[in-house]
Amino acid sequence: MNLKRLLVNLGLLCYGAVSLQSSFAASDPQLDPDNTVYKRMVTQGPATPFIETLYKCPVTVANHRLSSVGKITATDGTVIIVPAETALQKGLGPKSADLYSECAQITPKNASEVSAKDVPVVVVDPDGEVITGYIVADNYYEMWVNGKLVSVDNTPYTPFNSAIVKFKVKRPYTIAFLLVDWDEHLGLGMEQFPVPVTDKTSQWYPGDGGLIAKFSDGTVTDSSWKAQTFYIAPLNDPAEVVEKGNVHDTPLKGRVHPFAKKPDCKDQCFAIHYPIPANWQTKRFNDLNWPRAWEYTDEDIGVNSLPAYTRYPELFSGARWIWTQNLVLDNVVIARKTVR
Ligand SMILES: [Ca+2]
Ligand SMILES: [Ca+2]
Ligand SMILES: [Ca+2]
Repeated sequence: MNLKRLLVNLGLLCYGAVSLQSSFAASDPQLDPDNTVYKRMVTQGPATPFIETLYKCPVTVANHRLSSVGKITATDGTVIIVPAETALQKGLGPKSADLYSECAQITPKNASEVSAKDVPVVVVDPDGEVITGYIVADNYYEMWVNGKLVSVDNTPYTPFNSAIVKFKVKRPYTIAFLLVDWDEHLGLGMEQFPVPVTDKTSQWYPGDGGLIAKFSDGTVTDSSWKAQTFYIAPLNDPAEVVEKGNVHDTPLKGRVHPFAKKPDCKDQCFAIHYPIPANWQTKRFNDLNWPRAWEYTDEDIGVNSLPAYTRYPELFSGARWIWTQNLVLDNVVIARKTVR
């Protein structure tokens, strides 16, 4: 290959990397090639909303909250989309089929009323086996198999919903979830409860996340998965995030409610972001150095207000709730598992 051709190819490679990194416009993410070290980006204060909501519930329900999207500029000049740039926002992929959705008025009383027969099969490998899965995510998920988008959560924030997915694939295959704990105080990682409240802390409330999924081939979410965090907030001080190799930890903050300390910084809070690596959805992406997922209990998650999950214990038996090391402060998480 002559020098000119080499330079052209390098240019194309760089162009490809930048376009895949579109959620970090004008950034130089400086990703380590083995995904060991990410450059942290710091923001302070609220983001500027540019989408009022990604979803509107067509019927009146108790807990419908707007899924807004905003932009914020980090101290290094990087423009970051919060809470995340999603497949839902881009209009990609098949929307999730409902296991439980108040907005779609699909609310089976128990597992015996659930049927997956009309759920379309997404073909990853034409000669693969058809796998059925059940998914609950607090609040948004998009699920990729071998780099193919197989299901996009149709309800990004609330009310809490759950989904059925069907895909056809051959082993070994890799599942990759992008997960978002949504909120109203964009850029600050805090919720604002819509109901009139006397307790002022509920106007600045750090919400929490969680994912549980079970598949018909025996695959379940548990600590054998990898999970990495890309957006940590709210923080009183960026120094509260401590990087140990590839672990982005918040060791002094408390990992679940009610132990998570509520910051008093309100609209002055900080957030730490890390660039989403290119090709995180694919089979060949190297997650060897990513931390293992942490498992959480029903009590940690607070499932009492989650009929989308509690009505169907049979569909989730053996699966564990997973997230990264902080269920409250880690707001954008990628979880991956290679099924062999
Ligand atoms: Ca959802
Ligand atoms: Ca949440
Ligand atoms: Ca949170």
